[in-house]
Amino acid sequence: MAVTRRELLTGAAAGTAGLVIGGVTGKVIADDGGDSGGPTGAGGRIDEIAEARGLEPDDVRRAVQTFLPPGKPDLDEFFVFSSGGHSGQVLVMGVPSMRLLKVIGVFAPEPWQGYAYGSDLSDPLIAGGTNTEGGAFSADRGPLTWGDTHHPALSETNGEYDGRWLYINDRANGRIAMIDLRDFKTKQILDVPNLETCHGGCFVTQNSEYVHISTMTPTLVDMSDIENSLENYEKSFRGFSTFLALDPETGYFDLDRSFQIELPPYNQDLADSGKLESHGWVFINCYNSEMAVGGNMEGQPALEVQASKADFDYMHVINWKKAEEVVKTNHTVLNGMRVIPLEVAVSEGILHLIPEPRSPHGVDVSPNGAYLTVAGKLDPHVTIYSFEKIKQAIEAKDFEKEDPFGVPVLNFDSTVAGRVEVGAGPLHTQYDDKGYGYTSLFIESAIAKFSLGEPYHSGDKAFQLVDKVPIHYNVGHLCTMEGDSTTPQGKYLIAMNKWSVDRFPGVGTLKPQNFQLIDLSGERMELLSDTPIGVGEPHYVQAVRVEKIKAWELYPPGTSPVTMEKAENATFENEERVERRGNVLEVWGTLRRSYIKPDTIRAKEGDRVILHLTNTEKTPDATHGFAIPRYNVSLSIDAGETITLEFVADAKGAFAFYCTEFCSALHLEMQGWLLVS
Ligand code: RUQ
Ligand code: CUA
Repeated sequence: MAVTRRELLTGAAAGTAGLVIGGVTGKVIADDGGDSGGPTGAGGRIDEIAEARGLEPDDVRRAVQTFLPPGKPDLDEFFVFSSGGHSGQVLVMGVPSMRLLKVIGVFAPEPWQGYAYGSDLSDPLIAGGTNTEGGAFSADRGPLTWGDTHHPALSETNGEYDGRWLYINDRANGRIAMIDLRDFKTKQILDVPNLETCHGGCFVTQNSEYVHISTMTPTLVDMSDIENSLENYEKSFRGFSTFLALDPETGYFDLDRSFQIELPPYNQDLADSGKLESHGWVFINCYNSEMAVGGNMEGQPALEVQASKADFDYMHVINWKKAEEVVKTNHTVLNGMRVIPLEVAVSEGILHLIPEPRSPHGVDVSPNGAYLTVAGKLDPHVTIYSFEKIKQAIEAKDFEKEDPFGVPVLNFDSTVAGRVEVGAGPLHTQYDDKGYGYTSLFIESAIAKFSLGEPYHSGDKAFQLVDKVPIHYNVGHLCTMEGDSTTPQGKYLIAMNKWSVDRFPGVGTLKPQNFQLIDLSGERMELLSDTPIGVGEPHYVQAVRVEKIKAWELYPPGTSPVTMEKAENATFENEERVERRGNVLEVWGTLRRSYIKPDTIRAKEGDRVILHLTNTEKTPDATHGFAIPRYNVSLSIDAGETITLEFVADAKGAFAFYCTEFCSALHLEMQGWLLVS
């Protein structure tokens, strides 16, 4: 007999449990039917509302699992830091609500945060993040104002996220940025020497010694005959694995202690840092070990055909602990970076290769550091390597051959712990706390769950496919909670889907991408929610327990976001002043509800104007904006913050500057004049 939706929700149907909340079979309907509103509004009964909205009992349960009532933010257990793809930014969301909390300006200007519209924190980053000397960049093309953010990486202590800094790479332009999680602002952008592009980044080593970042398409290193460089590809191009040293106090990149390892010109793809037993090692996948260069209008087969000919590509196994020693005495310097030449990397045993099935994409180290799961886009299996076996094969010189550059290739069979047939188009793997791996299947549009071996599972329980859930559609990366650290939390998985097709109302031809939240707590994986992502294309995300992030509520009075210390030019009430030295007009000003002081700035055409502006508020969230029309100035000055702005007054007129945040009843009056005469 058919059970009605109402019976299911109330448990009125014989033998049905009704709606279960928090493990208790609950009576969830209101006692009275409610006469104050219709069935779908306030006062309606849950079952009637569900029925009127066409919701099934499971939908109601999923809503209860993910809903955050107004004013109860603590029900979000995790922060998600997501790449914003070629928007160039980083997105911050909450889990399980999947609500967007913030967009952090990184490689592209972001006016709300006053990012790259005049601030002394961000403008030099955007301007200086570009290599304007030589290379492929032209000084007159101006600074790069976008990036293709791919892989966020939180800083780690003992392989656990420590909530201090976040790194993210610009896949397009071979750059990397550092965000300080005290104020969630970008503090450094580094144009990494010798990387035209990058993909094998960012991967932080276990104690934040280094951030790893490597080339994607190899870099042209021999500029002597650019016209024929593709014909001489093996000689003209090289890959680079980069270890950017981190300042342990500030999280900034320290180029002097950083180094690179020269690699063959394969397309090095994703990487991962070893942890626990594999600490001290980094692993990088590659595709196009065929070294195809294309030429589909020059009588050559298409690049994608040439580049997927071989049955195997190579995992690069790098012993960075050893490299760190070798580089002290044996390196060359290329564009300011210490580089271990390929021959040295081979002779010192720093670099080995291992065959991996066709066109691999992700290589992901398990929480205990013992396994490396590689997914080959053109192979329906994941291949799970054992780090122990890799080490033994290196020690025993168990090589099957050398690659064309003399790099030893370990015997495939000696290094593999298991293979699991997971489905079509496997890409990336994440882990939980119970010895399971989760792999995204791009072609099949699904997530597969499989078991690892010892010490998690043994005998015929090891290396088995145990579950699969369909997603919508074309999943790229996936993320389990803290799932690439030594302390995975299980609970949830986010599938980052490239296509949403029909999942959202039509918003034109460019559709939002879709983050799907999946519950991992039950026997089977279960889809909980769809979240449209309005900027993209997001790649990887990391999820971290909310408590691990110790963000500041408020800047101490007069703090510079550049140094996170008291600004030299911090100005407090009654210290405001204007000084003129020749054609330099320098202003020390303050902002508070509801004035900007001084509210009149008198400049002469051609003056160099320097404004030091301090928000003297002591109330969290009492941010003031500062915008000068026509001068392309938009600052966000948070409570306690001091920002310095410099410009040349090159246009005459009267410009009404104002606060852009509706901060008080007299917000509209929070305005003033810049006169340029
Ligand atoms: S990825 S294409 Cu991380 Cu799969 Cu960049
Ligand atoms: Cu300050 Cu509006």
